[in-house]
Amino acid sequence: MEWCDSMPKVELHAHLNGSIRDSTLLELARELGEKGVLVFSDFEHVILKSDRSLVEVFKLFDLIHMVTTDHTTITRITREVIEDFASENVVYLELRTTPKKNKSIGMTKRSYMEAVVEGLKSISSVDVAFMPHDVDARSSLNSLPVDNARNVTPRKRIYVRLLLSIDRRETTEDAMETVKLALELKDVGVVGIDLSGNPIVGEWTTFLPALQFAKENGLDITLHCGEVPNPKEIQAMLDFWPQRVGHACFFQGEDWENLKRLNIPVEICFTSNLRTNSISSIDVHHFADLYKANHPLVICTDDSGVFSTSVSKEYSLAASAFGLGKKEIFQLARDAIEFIFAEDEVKTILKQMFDSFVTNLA
Ligand code: 6MZ
Repeated sequence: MEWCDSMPKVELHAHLNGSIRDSTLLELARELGEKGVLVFSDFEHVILKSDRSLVEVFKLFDLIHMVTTDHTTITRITREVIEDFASENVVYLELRTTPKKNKSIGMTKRSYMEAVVEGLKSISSVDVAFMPHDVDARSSLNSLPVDNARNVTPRKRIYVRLLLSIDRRETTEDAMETVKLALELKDVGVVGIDLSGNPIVGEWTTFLPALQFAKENGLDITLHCGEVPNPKEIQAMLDFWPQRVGHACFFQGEDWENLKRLNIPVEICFTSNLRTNSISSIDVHHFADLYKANHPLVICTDDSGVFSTSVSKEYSLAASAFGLGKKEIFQLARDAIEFIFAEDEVKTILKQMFDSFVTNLA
């Protein structure tokens, strides 16, 4: 675990509102409890429950959104989530979130995203590079996650890019609004679109026009795919040929063949899959087969707050469950650089950061 914590890492599947610290959630709920907006003890009970089905997870998200969705809180949780990932030596983070509207507090999808960007700008404890071409090789190498000779902990640096999520509850128009917003926000580090939300809700054809539009306009796309058994949708999603897919828990023979033929990288979220019972135990996780087949994979958290995990814990889990040594784990983490949505300059810097980590260990 210590090794997994110290090595640089890339996180490509993290939902903002699923990555909130428990302590922050409870603090926010306590405040709303005092105002009589909710019953704090009920909220606390749900938040601290450890095992929940996929259906319960989505009920929990509705509850989380009740306490988080105002501009100030969105700014705060963005800051905290990035600080938390940086503290475990994540050097590149693609953070995804669903832009939300709430007329009663004057929130639009755009103002929601402005609050997120405000959060990125407000971080002072670590160096955050989120603007395109904000690539500073020297300062990145100075901020490697190793102690220097004088045992002074170097200042950490994290590259952050944003993905805007379309929630499966949304209409075609809502989805299109999100894609147009993403295109307008490229300058502040938005690089792609995610399709997520309760997988038993909504139809693929509802989102397809917006996703097609996103693709045509140069946004990269990742889809939650095969989180529940839905062969037709899985097939349609693979036919769309997204840049990455998340989960892939309920793929069958032909789906695996298509995935491998198209070489689509898979975002693997062990704890999330296990806690939601999408996978019965880690030793039957599809990671093993894909890893053996040399298929592109990236280990991720999904919702580090909701599932009480971290990127380091997920790598540790892979190491112990599949007998991977330091060399294999490091290679897995480094290979993930190829699947990021940021520009090639960032890839080059990240590779240098990973390689300097090894040199410094020698
Ligand atoms: C599908 C998920 C998810 O966008 O409000 N989300 N969608 N499967 C999952 N696996 C368990 N985990 C999170 O973050 C929370 C939202 O992300 C999606 C859901 O739409 C959830 O409401 P944001 O920041």
